[in-house]
Amino acid sequence: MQNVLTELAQHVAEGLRKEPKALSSMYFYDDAGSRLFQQIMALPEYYPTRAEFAIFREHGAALAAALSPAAGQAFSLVELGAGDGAKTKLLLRELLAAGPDFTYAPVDISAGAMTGLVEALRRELPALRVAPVVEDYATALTQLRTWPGSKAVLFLGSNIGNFGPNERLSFLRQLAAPLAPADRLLIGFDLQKDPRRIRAAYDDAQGVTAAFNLNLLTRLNRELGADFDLAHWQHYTDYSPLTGAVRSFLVSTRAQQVRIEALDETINFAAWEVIHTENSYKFTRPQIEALAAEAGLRVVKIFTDAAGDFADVVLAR
Ligand code: AVJ
Repeated sequence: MQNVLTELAQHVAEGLRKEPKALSSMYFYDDAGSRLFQQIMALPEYYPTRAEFAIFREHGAALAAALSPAAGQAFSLVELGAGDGAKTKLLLRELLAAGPDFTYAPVDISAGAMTGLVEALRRELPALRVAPVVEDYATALTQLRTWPGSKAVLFLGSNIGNFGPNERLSFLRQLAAPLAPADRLLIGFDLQKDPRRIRAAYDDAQGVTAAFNLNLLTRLNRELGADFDLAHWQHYTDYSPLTGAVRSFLVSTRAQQVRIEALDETINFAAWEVIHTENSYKFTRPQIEALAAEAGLRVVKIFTDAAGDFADVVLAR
């Protein structure tokens, strides 16, 4: 073994030194975590996926038209955090039917999820050109700059909600920077609504979301030789209608020490101390408009579902 820390080890070392302790939700998505997220999307309480699906079903043709360049021009549909691409398939069908010359470039950090997606697309849409990118967003974004032709960049599923206000703005600016005037961004925002519905979406009755959060500790046990005892950790989440943030935590249910072999460190947790593992921000329309303006983007069109739960926003420079 070399004594160079992996990116995950470095992140954990920094995150568990913070006060309060924090880890990034980006590390939820190992192969087990990606599978758990698939289960979350099917939960009765987890409305965002179905709401966005409804938007794609009802407004698929209009969405495709808003994203496509002028007839006859080649373009790429880049999707950040593609997952299983279920919603995107609706859009891909529209685009294939309209016949423009295009390539679908899904970007995902889970190799397992990507393999599943690419295989499903080969089967279901054999005519589609697919150029998969297994990278984190930041790396994929640098590659975006060299991508030929015009592009539409998709960032769906309210993934934008994972960023805090500052990161959100700098991420959007990063997305905006390589865009030519004809390029488009499509971003999915979960909208503020009944706070009880929002909270329930992140603390489901079957405990799938709890398993998803706790899987992060299983990952650290496996990949960093840690010895988190899952019997003494629990999932906790709250929603504040003031900030629009759902925050998720792993709670240490007793005073305990955790050994992390890869860091050659032992971490102390007090009884009821938490690790903050995720933010899932919910937005209002005025907030979305202000954010776009701050990032130097123009709102081209806003698509919502009939219930007004979710918004897919088309943006341009
Ligand atoms: C994939 C980031 C959109 O924040 O709603 C689901 C992840 N976390 N349940 C979200 C998640 C807990 C999800 N995103």
